[in-house]
Amino acid sequence: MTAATKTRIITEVPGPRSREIAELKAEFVSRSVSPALPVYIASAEGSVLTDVDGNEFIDFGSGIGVTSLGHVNEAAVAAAIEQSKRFTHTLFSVTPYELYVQVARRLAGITPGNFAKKSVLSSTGAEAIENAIKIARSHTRRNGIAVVDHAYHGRTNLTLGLNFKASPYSTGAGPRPGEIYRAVNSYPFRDGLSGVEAAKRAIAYWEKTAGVENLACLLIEPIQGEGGIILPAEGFLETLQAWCREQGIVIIADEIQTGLGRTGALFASEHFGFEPDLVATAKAIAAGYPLSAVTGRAEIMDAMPAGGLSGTFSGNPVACAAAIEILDQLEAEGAMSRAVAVGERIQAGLRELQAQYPSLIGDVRGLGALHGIELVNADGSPNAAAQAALSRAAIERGLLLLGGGSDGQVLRMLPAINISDELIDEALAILGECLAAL
Ligand code: PLZ
Repeated sequence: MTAATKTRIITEVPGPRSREIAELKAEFVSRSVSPALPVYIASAEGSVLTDVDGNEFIDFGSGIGVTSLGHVNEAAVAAAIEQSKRFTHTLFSVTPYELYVQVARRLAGITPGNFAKKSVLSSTGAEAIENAIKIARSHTRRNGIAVVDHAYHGRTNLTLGLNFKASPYSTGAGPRPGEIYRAVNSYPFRDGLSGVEAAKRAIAYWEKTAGVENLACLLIEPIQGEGGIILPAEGFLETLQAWCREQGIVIIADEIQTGLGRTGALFASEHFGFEPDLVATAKAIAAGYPLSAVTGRAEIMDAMPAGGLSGTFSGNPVACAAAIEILDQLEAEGAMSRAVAVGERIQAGLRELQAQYPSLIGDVRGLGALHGIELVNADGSPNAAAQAALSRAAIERGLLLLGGGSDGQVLRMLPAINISDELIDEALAILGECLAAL
């Protein structure tokens, strides 16, 4: 046992109390909701989770990129509590409040593109994607949606059709929606194509199968998250962008996982010179309070009629209060440079591990606090078993990692963007031990 193991883990994992709750879970919670990790969390602070048995875990998941500025972010939680005492709900589309407007104003200021922007707020990422598509269709009076493989956009009925993977998301859930055209993405590690080549391949496919005059929008994650931290080859997004502009196709960037500082820039699009017409955000925007948004060109955002967008909980005031605090922290001096430094430290550590295990770690990739390693078999094929074994070994040693990749072959790392060097080093040491044990 290493020092890390001794100090953080004090029972078997899962411990007795987690196992007790898991039994209740099996009895009362749908089997279809299936936690990736076996421990139940009692509290969290900064970048460390504590489970109901007193075990601690360095959090390299952040609830899939939500608690990007640390768990129980003090200022955001304080703002939410203060707002909760004033009012918790009125429904913006009945009796509006300023916080909603201020969040929209702030998003207009930070999203890519120097043009007039407006927003619509909602609660979840999938809802933001649904809204963005409604807006794009309404604006263009076209129906087709262009997406790429390995994409993930949510769990609602429309977004199920946008996801690459049928299982488990769509299994048994009935027919998926039409007018969705899925082309092959740029995947440098697997396809060896330049960004321009990959973009031309996708464009040719969409032109044939959808017909440009039928395409309302291109929906794309600038870096794919669930798909396995896939960074497109240079030139891919720019080439798609030029084509969309030429053809009047609305570009929707899904920055739900990559946005709001995750990659060391406020939006991942910025790394690629990508300037979407609409940007979907959610996850990290409000410290864990549910809030999402579509922000984009004012003339496009106004396409639906008055009353066409909203929902009971859309732009909840408590979540908006937390969001203002989070946006302040993201825009504060040094926040993005810390995220960049976090990424450099993680990537350097991962590259060292890759040098030690070159036949297992096929690829190391990422930007800022968004990294992945692609695990391969001897023949280069995806190695999901290694990912599962490493995730399991890591949690037993006090490190929470996420799986990813369409074949389950990618180990994903999304720590807080302000995590300390000490915790990064400890996490990398634990990962090293797990690799040695494999
Ligand atoms: N778009 C790029 O990453 C959510 C999924 C968790 P919601 N990813 C985590 C799970 O197993 O359901 C996500 C995303 C991207 C859209 C979404 C959807 O966001 O807030 O989960 O609806």
